Amino acid sequence: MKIIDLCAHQIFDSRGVPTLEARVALKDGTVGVGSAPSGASTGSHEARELRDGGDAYQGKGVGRAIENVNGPIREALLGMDAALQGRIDDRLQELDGSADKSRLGGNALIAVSWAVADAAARSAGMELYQWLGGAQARQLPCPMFNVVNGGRHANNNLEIQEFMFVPSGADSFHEAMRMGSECYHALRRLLSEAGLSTAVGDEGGFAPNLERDEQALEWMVRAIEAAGWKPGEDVCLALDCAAAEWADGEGYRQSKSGARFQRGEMIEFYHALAGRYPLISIEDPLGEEDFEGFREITDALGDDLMIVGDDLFTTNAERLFRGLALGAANAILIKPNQIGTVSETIETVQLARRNAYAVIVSHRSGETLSSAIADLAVAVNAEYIKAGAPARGERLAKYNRLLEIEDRIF
Ligand code: 2PG
Ligand code: MG
Repeated sequence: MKIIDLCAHQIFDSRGVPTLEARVALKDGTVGVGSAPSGASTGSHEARELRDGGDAYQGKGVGRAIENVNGPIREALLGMDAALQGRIDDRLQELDGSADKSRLGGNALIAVSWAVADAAARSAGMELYQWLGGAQARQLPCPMFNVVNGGRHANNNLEIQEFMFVPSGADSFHEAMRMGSECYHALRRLLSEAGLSTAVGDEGGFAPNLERDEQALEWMVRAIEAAGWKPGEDVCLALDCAAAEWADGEGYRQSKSGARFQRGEMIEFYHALAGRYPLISIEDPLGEEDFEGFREITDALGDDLMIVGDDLFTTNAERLFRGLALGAANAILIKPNQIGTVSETIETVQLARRNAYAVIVSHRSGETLSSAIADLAVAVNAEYIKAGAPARGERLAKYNRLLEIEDRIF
């Protein structure tokens, strides 16, 4: 079905920062929309967001990205068949011509790429996950709920960015949501009774000041029990250390306390944590260039834990390829805006799958109300989806969509 119009306009993300939404109109009258989320702890190898600079919006305006959609991108895609997502995404890459999508903007490209997928699915009368995954889509992901926020997602004193509940013992997505929600509310009550802050960070998790990062895990174990579930059986724990933020020359320096560590000490620290708490996954335990360190930690802990590459791989097949050759990590975080188009995202997932890496589809800390990543997770049979706490509209948009898919369709 032919594209007859394409435009973009400014919206605001969940942090109140400008972003863009693209709209694609097809000849049969179908309209599809797509938007660009935005990270805070972004990997250096991510597709570049195009921001205006200058005084307005602290330099974060997206006027130029919008002009690129309304000008050259519109021109290039008019008349193309929206059903041919691969061709459209190739065209977008060709038109941009840069290695990091900096010319037209990764934010412009991903919004358009999603809008085209949405329009094509609607025009075919299909659900987005069906359109993207075809007959292969058959599994709902297990949610990873980020319930304590630190690092760059909160101005508390926690160094680790994300502490997550993972209801891996749930029999259905509905049950997983119930577990996550009950544990989240139990955690709020416990923190509040202890006089700790229950104000939330960027992804809807609590952001208390604690003496040590491990205490977050202790509170979480208590919350699981208080909610009547079994830690390590019904509900496990996961971390996103976002340790690229701590990389400092050969070693690491944590951003808030200034504490310094060598790679080996970091790995020992994680080893000890995994012995003490029911952890099933550690994302970005080391820096984004530390492939060798990822290989070491995967050798040491990879039989029992998911070692997840986020900033390490940036959803980029070439970087994943490098990791595969070394045995660095055993799971990959998938964020479509890190690479810039839907097709490239799916290609990276396929490469991960062929090599038995687990797949976690993920939101960004600055989100929109789009639920497209929920459909993507189902389309590629992702084992997990990470979309923040079971609270806040932009986070629930993804989880609620999965509830809907389970109710109506599975
Ligand atoms: C991450 C993400 C999402 P950001 O590091 O995994 O939780 O954070 O979007 O800030 O990169
Ligand atoms: Mg991460």
